[in-house]
Amino acid sequence: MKRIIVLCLFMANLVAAQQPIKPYGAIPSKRQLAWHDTEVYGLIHFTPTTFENKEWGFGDADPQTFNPTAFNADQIIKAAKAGGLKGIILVAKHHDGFALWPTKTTNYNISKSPFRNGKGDMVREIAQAARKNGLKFGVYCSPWDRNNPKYGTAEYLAIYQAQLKELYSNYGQLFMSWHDGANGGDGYYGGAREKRSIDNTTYYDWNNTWAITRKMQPMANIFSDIGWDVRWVGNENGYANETSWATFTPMPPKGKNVAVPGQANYPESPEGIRNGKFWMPAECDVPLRQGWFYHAKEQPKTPTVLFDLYLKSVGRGAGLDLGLAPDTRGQLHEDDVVALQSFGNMVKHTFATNLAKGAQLKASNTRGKTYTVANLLDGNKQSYWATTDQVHQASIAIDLKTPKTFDIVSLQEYIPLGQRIEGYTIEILENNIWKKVYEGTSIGAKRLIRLEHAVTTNKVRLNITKSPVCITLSEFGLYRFTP
Ligand code: FUL
Repeated sequence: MKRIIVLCLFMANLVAAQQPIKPYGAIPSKRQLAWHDTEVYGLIHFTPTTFENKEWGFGDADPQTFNPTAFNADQIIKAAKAGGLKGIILVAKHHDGFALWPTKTTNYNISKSPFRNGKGDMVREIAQAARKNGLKFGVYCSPWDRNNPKYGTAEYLAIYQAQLKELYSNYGQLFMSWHDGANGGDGYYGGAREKRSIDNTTYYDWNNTWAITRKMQPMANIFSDIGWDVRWVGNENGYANETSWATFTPMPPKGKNVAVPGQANYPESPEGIRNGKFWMPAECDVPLRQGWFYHAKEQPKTPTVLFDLYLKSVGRGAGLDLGLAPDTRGQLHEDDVVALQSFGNMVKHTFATNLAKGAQLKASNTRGKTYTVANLLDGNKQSYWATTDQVHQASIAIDLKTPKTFDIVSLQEYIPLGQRIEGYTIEILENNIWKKVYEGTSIGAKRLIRLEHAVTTNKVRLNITKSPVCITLSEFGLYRFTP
């Protein structure tokens, strides 16, 4: 009888262990999962504004000024690739309204410039160079248009939507459609040179405008300051909060009843909202130099600064969108090329060897064979370790066998099932005493923890201290910063 009871309990446990794990809260779409894989990408600003040495073109620059002496899409893309960037977004039209492709929607476009004798299409050249070098491609088409005479009238929306349709039809699959909400009011507007205010809650009709994006480019992640697929992190400094949730709920500003782009600056943007309604991870956008456009007086950020931003963006479950500014030749300055290359090497060398590889792992709880701790070291984020449904706290003892020196710990949650973990600590064994080296909250798609200084030990413990549901973790790594 006793045996039968034991057997029944064992069977019940087995069934429980094998039951599929229920997702927690908002979960990412297929499109967003592909975006998470991109991690670091670039945003190219290059229009007549470059030749005016400005940040916001007024919309009155003569198209003849757009005359790069040695434009080279391959040079730009290869430098980006050396920096480890996996995608490129081209600002196909900035606030000045100048279109970098021969659009039918406005005369203010590249065909009126000396570039390739008026036969050029820079969107095509960048898109082709990106794809040739294995980078994804996306576009930014500014809704604010300081050149267009129709801007501010009801007729402009159709023009803007037609521009998006051209960009969505002619340049292959896009990984992002980037929309910003800036609107400074004044502009050239076909010679009127006046201030035109719009009601950003209605003017761009975002619900219907983005329905076009969904229909024509279903894999394009829509970025805006208030989110949609990807939200703005709330600063242009390149980092997310230490506690960083991929979930968010855009809220209408006081006195309005809709949340639309152009209203951001939520205090919650850098951190996200725990248990927010939607999966809307943050993008940390930051220019490689000081401005988004090229200015000879500025310098690119150093590789060390870029590496730190990488840890504080990608390493906090967000994306890093690095602004690239070609000079008036139409190439990235040599200093930018060197900075990108050194940054790329730093990331590559630092994360080349997982020092936990070959370690012996023991978990205080495991859901069953499919979810074993061995999954944490297989370099495959599709497989993961999980606990049984009732277990929301667990520890993993990591025996490195021989002492290893490291200063970065890497953790990855299995995000297709949502962001679950809310608290954890990392301990190392030092002189036979367990010492806490880090205490954290969120993990998400990727968590890169830089310890205060390098530590040497042969035993590490990861304690998941808080989770509302059973735990799922896909990767664990220990690394040594290698400049
Ligand atoms: C902002 C724009 O106003 C800047 O000029 C730049 O394009 C940046 C990426 O987005 O909102």
